[in-house]
Amino acid sequence: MDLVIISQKSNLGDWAEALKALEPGLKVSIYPNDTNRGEVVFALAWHPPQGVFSHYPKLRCIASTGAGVDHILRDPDLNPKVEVTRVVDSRLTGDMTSYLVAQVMCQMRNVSHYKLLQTNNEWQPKRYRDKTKTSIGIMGFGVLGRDAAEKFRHLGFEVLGWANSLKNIDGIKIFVGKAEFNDFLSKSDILICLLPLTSATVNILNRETFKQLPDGAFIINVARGEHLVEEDLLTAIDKGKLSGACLDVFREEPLPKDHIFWLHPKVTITPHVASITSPESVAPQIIENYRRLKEGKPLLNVVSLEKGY
Ligand code: NDP
Ligand code: OXD
Repeated sequence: MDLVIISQKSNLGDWAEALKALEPGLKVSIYPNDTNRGEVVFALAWHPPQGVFSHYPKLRCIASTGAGVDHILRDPDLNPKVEVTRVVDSRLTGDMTSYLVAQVMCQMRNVSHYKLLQTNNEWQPKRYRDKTKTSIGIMGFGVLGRDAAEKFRHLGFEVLGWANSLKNIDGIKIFVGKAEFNDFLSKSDILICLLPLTSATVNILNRETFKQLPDGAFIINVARGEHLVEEDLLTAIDKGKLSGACLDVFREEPLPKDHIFWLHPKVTITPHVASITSPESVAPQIIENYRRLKEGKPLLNVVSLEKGY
């Protein structure tokens, strides 16, 4: 029962080491230099090439090295009998919340504005925003959305969530489904996207969505680049409907050098680093699932192929 790592990332040696430290007998190989494809039952994957899994006839589980699985599910040749799992990890969750708190506080306290003034030695105080009068709307109220929401609430913000199904959380109003989307948007001064990328959520950050927000709303997209219609964002910022955006994910990554976002004064860019999976922290749950597979037990953090997350 071998394991293969199929990933575009560069830290594959760290993964192999972390897995073997927990399961010394495990044979770990790295695609495309693996020669034992007939023996592989478990694949650890990040942006695998399409069709690659058909080379592994005994494959039974594909584990995403991240929280998202869109990069795996987009493969049209995926065998529906192979289970797909994702990462649920307290370090990943905490790091996402820290990133969001940092970006929201920069926006509240005009950090980019002062950075710009500093280049001209300009002293120009500007009133900062009042937390108690700012509401944060979180699209996607799953593992990451919920943690961020609770921390923002403790900081004194009003927090709203939007999800597919209702949740009862003290002090946080949850809006459900398409029917309540516009109501949710109309109350969100800062809109954070933490949705999985699915056929229902692709291009959801678009002109119609922006129209429903309060004037001057700010967008933070840490989910996937394909959630955002880039031209609609630029138009909404340039017309003054939105005050700006912070983007961590892009339709094309790395963001092309000549992309207009780079030079836009109201767009903050980070290179898909809001929260980075730590192999050391996540290896135990991968090995736990590897053992469960071996023992015929149900796997943890399995995603629904039907729902797409
Ligand atoms: P979860 O699966 O735990 O949560 C997804 C949430 O989205 C759920 O609340 C779900 O609703 C809701 N949802 C899904 N589809 C819809 C829809 N059509 N309408 C309304 N709500 C919907 O995911 P995580 O919180 O773990 O992760 C979210 C995403 O964050 C990942 O998929 C990934 O793309 C991104 N990510 C980005 C990182 C980065 O560094 N930039 C790092 C890690 C993750 P319900 O609860 O009702 O099912
Ligand atoms: C993830 C990511 O899905 O890093 O974990 O984007």
